[in-house]
Amino acid sequence: MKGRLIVAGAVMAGALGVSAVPASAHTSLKSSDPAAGATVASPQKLTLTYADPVGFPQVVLTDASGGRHEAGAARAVDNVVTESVKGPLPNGVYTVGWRVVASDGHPVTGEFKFTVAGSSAAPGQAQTPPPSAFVSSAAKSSSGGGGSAGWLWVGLGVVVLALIGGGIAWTRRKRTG
Ligand SMILES: [Cu+2]
Repeated sequence: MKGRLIVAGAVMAGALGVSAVPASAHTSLKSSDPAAGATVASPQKLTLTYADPVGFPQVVLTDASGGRHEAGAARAVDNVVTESVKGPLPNGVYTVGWRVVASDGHPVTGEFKFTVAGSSAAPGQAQTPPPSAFVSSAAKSSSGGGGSAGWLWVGLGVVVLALIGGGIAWTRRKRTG
């Protein structure tokens, strides 16, 4: 009886145009381990926690050069999806792509990135050929995974620009004066 009322309410809401809400409203990723944007040691598995129970999960773990690192099929228990990792993962930036089906039958997709640091795994251990692995490590160092070094260079750039600007102003003043 209560279930019927809920269904009736949902049908009415749909008729009233509430169906215009974005697809992400059907459920959403609440948290993950590793967390989005986190820098971690090579994880043994990925855990994705959703706002609502989900089914038919698919999880893909990709390195910066497109190499795949998930192991086996993803499992969904209630609102938690887990996927094993084919590790250990070499250092680098990884993208987790996921797709689940919400309890209302609508598919929801998303992705997030995390960084592996301090790993002793050689890039060659990945399924990707060596040239791609090289690109992977180059992309990692250029994307400034360790923030502070990147900001140091930005700071130096600002100082250099200020010196150049000051020099030009000084030269102009000297010429006109
Ligand atoms: Cu839906």
